Amino acid sequence: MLQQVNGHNPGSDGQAREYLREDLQEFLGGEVLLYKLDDLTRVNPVTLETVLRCLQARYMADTFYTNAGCTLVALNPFKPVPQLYSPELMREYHAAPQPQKLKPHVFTVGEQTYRNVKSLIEPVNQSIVVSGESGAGKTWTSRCLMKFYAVVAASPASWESHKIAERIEQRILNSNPVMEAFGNACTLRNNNSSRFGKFIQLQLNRAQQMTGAAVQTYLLEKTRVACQASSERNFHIFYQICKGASEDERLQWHLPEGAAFSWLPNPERSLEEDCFEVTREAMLHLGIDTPTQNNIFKVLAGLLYLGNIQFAASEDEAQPCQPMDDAKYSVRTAASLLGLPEDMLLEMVQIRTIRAGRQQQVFRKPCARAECDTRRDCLAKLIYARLFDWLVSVINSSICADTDSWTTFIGLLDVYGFESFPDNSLEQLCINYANEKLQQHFVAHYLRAQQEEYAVEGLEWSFINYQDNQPCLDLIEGSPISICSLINEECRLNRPSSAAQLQTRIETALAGSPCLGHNKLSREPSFIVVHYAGPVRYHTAGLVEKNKDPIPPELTRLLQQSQDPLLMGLFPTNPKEKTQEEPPGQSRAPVLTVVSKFKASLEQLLQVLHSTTPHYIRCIKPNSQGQAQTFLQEEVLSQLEACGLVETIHISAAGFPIRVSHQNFVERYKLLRRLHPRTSSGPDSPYPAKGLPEWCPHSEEATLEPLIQDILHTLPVLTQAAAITGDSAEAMPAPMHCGRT
Ligand code: AOV
Ligand code: MG
Repeated sequence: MLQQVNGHNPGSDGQAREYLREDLQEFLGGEVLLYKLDDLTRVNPVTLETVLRCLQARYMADTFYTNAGCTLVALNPFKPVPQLYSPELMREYHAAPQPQKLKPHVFTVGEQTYRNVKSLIEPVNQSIVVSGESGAGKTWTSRCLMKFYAVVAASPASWESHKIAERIEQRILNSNPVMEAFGNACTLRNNNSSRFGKFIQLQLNRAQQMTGAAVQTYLLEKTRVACQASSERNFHIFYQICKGASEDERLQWHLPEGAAFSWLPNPERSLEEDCFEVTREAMLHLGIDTPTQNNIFKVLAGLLYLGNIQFAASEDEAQPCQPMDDAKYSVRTAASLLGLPEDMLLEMVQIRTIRAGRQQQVFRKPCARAECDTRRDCLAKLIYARLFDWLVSVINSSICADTDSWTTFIGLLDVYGFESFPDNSLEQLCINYANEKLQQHFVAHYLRAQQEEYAVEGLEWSFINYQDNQPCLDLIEGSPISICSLINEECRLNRPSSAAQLQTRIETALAGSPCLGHNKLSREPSFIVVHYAGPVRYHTAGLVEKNKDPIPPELTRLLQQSQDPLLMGLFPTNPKEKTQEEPPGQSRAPVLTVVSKFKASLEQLLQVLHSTTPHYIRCIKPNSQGQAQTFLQEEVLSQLEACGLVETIHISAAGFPIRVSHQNFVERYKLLRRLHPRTSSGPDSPYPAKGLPEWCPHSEEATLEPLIQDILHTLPVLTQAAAITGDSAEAMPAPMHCGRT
């Protein structure tokens, strides 16, 4: 029976023994309590229940990290645990001869990854994929890893340096508060939820020092600027400027204390706004000077005023809708803060221009009230998205090292976690699609590839079943027909299509998919996708429009007229690149939809991940209320099930945890060949001849023993470096399995 447990209850000795592997029971006697089990491969039997109990016992004993074979499980403490992240502890893990022998920690993963890069045999780029549902602790974990590398991969002098803020490591760390201020927001799931995906490449030189970093971001949820779900909030930076501005700045930005903005809901919910000084300081260190910062904040204040412009419906269709009386001040202020002529701003929002006929004559059509709102929102989203991209490029130019000053990298991936809200739209579809892709990467690496390899090598192995999420990905992105292709098709045909019609099209065309859920109780048009992490209902209303993400060309032209220095830079009059803002019909290039662009960027990301040795950290949220010392079994269970943790443990426990490519093995141990020339591999040999390399030493146990000891001591370094990758078949012409540990 599953139950909620509050308070300290690490389990009794008896309970602990019950779940220990028999040999360990004997070995460890009654000393060991369940919460002391550092590796989930040691529970017996490995079932959801035993794994859950072990994690629960550890959580209640304030032990938040547990190994699960090849992955690390990180439970969110939901309370400060400063002693767990001190620089002293970082150095301890860094200096340990075998960090994996210390308590499981995110630093163990960090250090092993770092040593893999360092391996002289095969310096290879590494990546750490941090996954988990929204609020599970991904951003925290990747921040923690960045801090770890800032300490262990810094040049030794910097540890004592007084000018630490000027150092590259510190600049890299400074990118966090800036990107989180502009890209994170308070949602129903997480008060500091990342609304964009991030892959940061920490660049290392030959001496393994961090010389720079490059950030790649994925699909910012820009709709949030103009539209926030109930009980959610806008991006933190808006609250920060409203709360943190000085008297003088309030005057400049027209932000009197207590001013109400419709795009700033729930100002009381989070404390993120207290970080304004931190954001400013970090921006300064990244090279964004105070005047430029002030310019950015002025533009953001302009967006808030834009949000306060409400239109009254026009009785005469031929006449434009006018702003309501109390919105006139907002029009004037928004225009002044954005450096735009007031009448032009209003006109571009109220009136649509249409080009038609052979001569491309221009017609002007007043927009209905709803369309005015859409165009106003579009303007804000356009400015915010450009500003965010610009910030990322400034950060990159501040932290990125010259190509010849680094040789390898460690990539940290922190994307938005799996989400399911009462109302899910294109944003959640993209977020959950990204999570499906990452889950597939994990499945392909650890659950499928490893077992398939055992089969190819003819090893005795009973296949462990796992949940393959390929059918779900086929449903979302497959060809020729999938949810993405159907939504794209609607955009391409550009025909009037209702939300109900889209639902019918999806449900009819994809009826055969096992991952399309039964949609019985739907009041609004929607469809259900059964994701690896659970079913999610997506509403079809607005999906096609969001996917098109149309930007009326006159809005871009309007912004090109701005006298504001920042907007002049963001919207140059002669843009080099052709952009989506071109009116349809004037450009021959196919208009890229949001999902097609997102799909392409995910594929690029996966290519990068495939070219590295991956490491996985699974963040788990012990409860959805964000409470410390509260472990809700049902909630954790569904997360364990979703990520296939039990299967991972089974495969890690039963499989060969150490795999070294033949080539690397030969490189490492070729010296021994001279010491122990092979004499025979006859029937008495303890090792089968099959698979033994040519130079393998003879079979006398006494001779083998030191070799095996040497191998076992050296292997931890080799293990991850040689972890099997997609191309391992070629890398292992004569497979070696050096033994089970
Ligand atoms: P996420 O990145 O996984 O969600 P976060 O990393 O933002 O989740 O974590 C959510 C909150 O949990 C943080 O703001 C902290 O308050 C707390 N937390 C997480 N890990 C720790 C830790 N190790 N120690 C103390 N507190 C922690 V999302 O970005 O929503 O998918 O999009
Ligand atoms: Mg996050």
